[in-house]
Amino acid sequence: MRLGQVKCEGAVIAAVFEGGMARPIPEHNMLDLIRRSDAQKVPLSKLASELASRHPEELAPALPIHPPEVWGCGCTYETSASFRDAEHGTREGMYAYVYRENRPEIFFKGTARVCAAPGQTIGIRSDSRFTAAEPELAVILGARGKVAGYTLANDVSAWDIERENALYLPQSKVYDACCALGPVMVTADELPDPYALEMTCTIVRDGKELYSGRTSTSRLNRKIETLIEYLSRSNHIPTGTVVLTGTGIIIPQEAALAPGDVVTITVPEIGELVNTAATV
Ligand code: DO4
Ligand code: MG
Repeated sequence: MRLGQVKCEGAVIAAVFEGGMARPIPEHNMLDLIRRSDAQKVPLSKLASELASRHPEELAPALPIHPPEVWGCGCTYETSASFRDAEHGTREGMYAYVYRENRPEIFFKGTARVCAAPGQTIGIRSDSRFTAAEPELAVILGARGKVAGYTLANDVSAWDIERENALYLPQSKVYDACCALGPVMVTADELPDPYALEMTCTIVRDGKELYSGRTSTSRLNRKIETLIEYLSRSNHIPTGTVVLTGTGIIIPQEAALAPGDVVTITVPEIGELVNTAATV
């Protein structure tokens, strides 16, 4: 089932998306819905279909959830690790290390405050000259780290700031509108194999395609359960936490984001996440 949120009479509420229409779920946002499904031990899709209005409406997807926390995983694809080491002038360096070792790279990406909904602006830091889109599969967690569903993410990052010094990673990763999510959350029961998803990304500038790239989640070098297990060690993450699983698409310097660029990330099973870049 495709779930998410819509803006309805000034409030953001959960909705079921079917055939291009939305069936709002009154008095619940996505976080409420996931919490209720966990508390009542009712599958999320069953609960959503029981509570959703019988009258579909033409409402666009808003942010699929307002996550209390967003965490990012890094160097989970070989392309990401080798590119980052090469930027530091080393063939095998700290990025290859975390790609290879048991403990994954996991960093705090922010809260709902820094999230951008489908169609909203994604941010370019005013002090960055090379901000890149990072197209990623994202996981939305229920209670006790259980996967509630999947969505798409853009882990927008200031690569020049990360490149200058590894200790600048939080500044390259966390700032206004640094994390786009959407368009919807596909429930876990409807996506039994998250390792077989074809993902594409395009960047369009002034109406012309500037960049086009693709990957497959079959190249993800970690199990999602392993990422969640490490994230949850001595760290009681709240229900509704979103985990970005890392990028396998590396944008070249020529496609560094500029104001007005339109970034589209697509996975047919989930949908299309479209955002326009702006300086923040
Ligand atoms: O250490 C850098 C961050 C890596 C990352 O965000 C990714 O691989 O997606
Ligand atoms: Mg990333």
